[in-house]
Amino acid sequence: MADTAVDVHHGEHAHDDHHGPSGILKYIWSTDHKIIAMQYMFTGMFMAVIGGFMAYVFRMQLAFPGISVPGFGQVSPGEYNALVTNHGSIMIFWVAMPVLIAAFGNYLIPLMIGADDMVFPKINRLSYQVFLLSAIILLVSLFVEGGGFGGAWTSYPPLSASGEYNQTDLGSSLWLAAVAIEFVAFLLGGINFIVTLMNSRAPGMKAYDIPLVCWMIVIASILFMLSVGPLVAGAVMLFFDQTIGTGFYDPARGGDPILWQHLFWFFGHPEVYVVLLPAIGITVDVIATFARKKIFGYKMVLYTAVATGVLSFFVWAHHQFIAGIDPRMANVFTVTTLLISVPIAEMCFVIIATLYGGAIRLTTPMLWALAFMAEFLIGGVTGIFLGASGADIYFHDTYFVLAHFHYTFFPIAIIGTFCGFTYWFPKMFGRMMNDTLGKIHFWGTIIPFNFIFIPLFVLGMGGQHRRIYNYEHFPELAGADMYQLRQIATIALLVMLAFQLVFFYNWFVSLAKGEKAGKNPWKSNTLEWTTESPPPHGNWPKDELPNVYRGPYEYGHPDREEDYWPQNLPS
Ligand SMILES: [Cu+2]
Repeated sequence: MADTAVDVHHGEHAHDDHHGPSGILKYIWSTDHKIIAMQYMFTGMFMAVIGGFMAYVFRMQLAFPGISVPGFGQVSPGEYNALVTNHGSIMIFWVAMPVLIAAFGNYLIPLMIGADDMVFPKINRLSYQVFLLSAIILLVSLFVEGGGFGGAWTSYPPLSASGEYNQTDLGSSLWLAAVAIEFVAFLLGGINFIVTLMNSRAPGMKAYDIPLVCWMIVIASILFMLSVGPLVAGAVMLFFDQTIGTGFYDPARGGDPILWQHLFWFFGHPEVYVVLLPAIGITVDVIATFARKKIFGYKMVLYTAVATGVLSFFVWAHHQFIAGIDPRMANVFTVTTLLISVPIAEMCFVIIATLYGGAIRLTTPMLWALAFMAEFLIGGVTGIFLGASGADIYFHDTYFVLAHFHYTFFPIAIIGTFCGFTYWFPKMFGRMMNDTLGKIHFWGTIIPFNFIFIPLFVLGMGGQHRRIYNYEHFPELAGADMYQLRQIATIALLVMLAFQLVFFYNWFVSLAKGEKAGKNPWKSNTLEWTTESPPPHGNWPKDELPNVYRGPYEYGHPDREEDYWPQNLPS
């Protein structure tokens, strides 16, 4: 953690907490970007534990219907719906977003561009506080009368809109309010990231010298800003439908439930790239460090990220192929959806080309980076089946979709996060994580992950519909072979969750007893590795603020020649 004892005042703008909070308060009321990053990180991890627990409960119910789940008890149909809904909501909005964008964005952007803090430190602090409020409202919504919201994370009306269909009115309104408030937090954070990247870079750092992960987080913030407006408008209308009896989504009163689907997915698909791009940025930077090579095609990654972002606004209706949209529209959206795999495939080739001929070191973060590629590829390829409107008629709302989705989102939210966390841990806390424990945790996560979701692909192709509580009314899903597949998935989940204890153990033991990291343990060549680990308040002493004079990823003070990688120097 940053230590205000070594607090040296410098930089253009004042840190208002310079003489401010001390002791425990400095971790709650700080405007230091590193502390705010930790707040987002820890809140996100806490929410991940809750989201993971929910997955455990409903996967137990799916594999062994009617069982009394240890730690929870019997699952009622309403509870099942609430668990599934909130698992999805939490993992996307309260884990992937805060950790990948807010935590890594806050921690990395100032350090990697050589700035002493964000441009708007107080807005930054407000952003986290608004986010925390949204998380509290969400958690409260699980315990109000009628239980948590159970209308799925997509919250389609009429299920979500009308008291007649929906028995959990207060829970659903609180859920909706929590999501909307959370968006405010990320708008505040995103503004800060963009302005900071544009204005606070170290002398000499030109646009193409900015590390890719910073670019990716900023591009993601822009995507989020451009896509979230229609959804917030839609959410306000849905909130009115729920609370004051308007009929925006009620056909009987001239409304249209499909309108929500358009507004939701106009946000929902770019949202995938909002969290994917930071994860790719982390992966690419980690791979460059551990392949000891410059990123092959830096500009190509940047341009393909922008292309992906632009295209992502023209694919949303692929979620609605069976919602009754015009079949000619379905053709158009099939084409745009398949097109978007081109820039993503290009990024994969960039990663392969960066690895090619590199002096690869298989450290824990590098393993996570390579696993990200491999697993995300499965998610991407299965997406092509779903993006083709003809095939989607069969696959829609089956476990195939669910498995596809988790093969994209698990690599993003979990693998990408572990990759970044294990890589920057020495910078964040000044000590190394245990590499052996890190690798045990890696394999204990990756192998079970595949055993959870490959059976679900098979189940989906066998016709298992998602969002089913038990198989009482579906004798075709109650065969022994289908149960076997579900049980494999559930047992694999239990194994994977158990291995997360290794991670927490490693984290806390390394925090106390890990080997001292020094400034640049990985021999990386981005700016954050030129300062102390952990960096002091203000990041660098005033007279040592970094500058960049050699081009992308070649930072430096003239007296740090030993840090350069000779094979990377421009010839
Ligand atoms: Cu989509």
